[in-house]
Amino acid sequence: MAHCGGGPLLIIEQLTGYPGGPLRATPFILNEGTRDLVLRDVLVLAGQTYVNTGTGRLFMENVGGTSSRYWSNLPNPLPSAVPQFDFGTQQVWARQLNTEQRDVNVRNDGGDLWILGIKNEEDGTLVQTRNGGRTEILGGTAMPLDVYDDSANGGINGLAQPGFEIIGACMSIVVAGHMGWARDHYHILVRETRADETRDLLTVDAANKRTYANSAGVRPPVLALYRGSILSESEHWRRNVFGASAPTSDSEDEADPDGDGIPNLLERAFGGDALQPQRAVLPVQETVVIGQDAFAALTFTVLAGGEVEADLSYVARGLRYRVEQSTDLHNWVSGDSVTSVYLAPVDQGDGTKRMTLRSNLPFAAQTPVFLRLAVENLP
Ligand SMILES: [Ca+2]
Ligand SMILES: [Ca+2]
Repeated sequence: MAHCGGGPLLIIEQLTGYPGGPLRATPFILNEGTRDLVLRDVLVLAGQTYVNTGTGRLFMENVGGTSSRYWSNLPNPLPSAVPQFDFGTQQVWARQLNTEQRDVNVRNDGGDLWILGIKNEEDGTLVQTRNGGRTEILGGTAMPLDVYDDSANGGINGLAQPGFEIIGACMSIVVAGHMGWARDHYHILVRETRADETRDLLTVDAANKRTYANSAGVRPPVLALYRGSILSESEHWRRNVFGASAPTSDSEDEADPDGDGIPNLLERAFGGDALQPQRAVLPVQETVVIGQDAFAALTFTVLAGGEVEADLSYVARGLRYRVEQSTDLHNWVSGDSVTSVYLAPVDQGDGTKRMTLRSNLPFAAQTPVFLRLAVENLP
């Protein structure tokens, strides 16, 4: 345990541990300190190797760890999955990192992780980066030995685990598939989740494959370079529609490349197609009748994933939708003093919802009422 305040560099080297038994549920190295830490020539067998909750930097060279999950013949299995190396938010530089287990091997949870050379065994995800973390992997060999599904026995389904996982984070990966003795490989090579959308790069779809087969007759994949980086909602949409996240004259928010009068920002907001002219996605003016009174109303499409806020605006996927009312086309007001939710958002099953807001002013008041929908791109 490295539990220290500030101070000089702490170096731990030529250390081997075999926690085994109940101690497997306890991190072999728990770093809660603020000092920089060096681990050199360290090997941990059958236990969780490293957990960080501190703020110091970590330098690792020639470090290996194997977990207990696949030592199924040992007593006291871990109560739940824990990463073999759990770096938290710290900065980590690692050279020659070896990790072997059936759950996540290395987790970067909001930190900066740089790896020169990594190798694994078993079928756990090799590196998972999440919560805005940044990981760069320069070279390595992925050897998911013995990929199998033992979920029926209360274990994990190795076939469902991605080799690398990016969850709202950045990761750059250069690795090769296994070479010789492993019998199978990750079916999902990279899984990337942005907002609520998850995409998989399947091993069979990986562009680069070794030209020779391993002992199982499989040509394992090579990730020449995979780069997953955080995109804003608008960048994400722009990339999906126009192929690049950076705005061009056709893809900027105000542009209207299909000439249907609906700028790209509103195409995105209403679930429209920015490349196909189609005006049916626009809000619809309606009259709703409640008892003896009739009111002006707007029915419109919003992206799913949000709810109506206290100010009656609707926020989802980096957008705010707000119905505004005016009686003179000069002053515009929103909120529950002037409007009401008439139909709460109803899921359309296509990634959008449809909702209706009405004016609070009945036609009987004989005051002109104008409604408009403002759509704002949130930072
Ligand atoms: Ca358009
Ligand atoms: Ca269109």
